[in-house]
Amino acid sequence: MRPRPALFALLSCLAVAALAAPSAATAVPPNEPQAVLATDTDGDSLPDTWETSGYDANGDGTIDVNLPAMGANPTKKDLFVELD
Ligand SMILES: [Ca+2]
Ligand SMILES: [Ca+2]
Ligand SMILES: [Ca+2]
Repeated sequence: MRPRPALFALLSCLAVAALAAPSAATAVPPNEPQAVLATDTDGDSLPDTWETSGYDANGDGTIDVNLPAMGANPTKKDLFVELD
């Protein structure tokens, strides 16, 4: 039976492609958003952009929480507490 080795080789290629595709697809996307948000020089979990420009909670372009006005410093650990 001559066709069998060729068929087996084709199936092997498909199996390798199927194994390689998911790992490549899952490895890249989770890292990209975190890399953008992870710029936190002092490690206080407040991104540098929040500490220098304020935090726009609803994304309308207007700052809702003015962290720099409250004394936030991107090079010094800050802790803000909200009491309702
Ligand atoms: Ca920070
Ligand atoms: Ca806003
Ligand atoms: Ca800080």
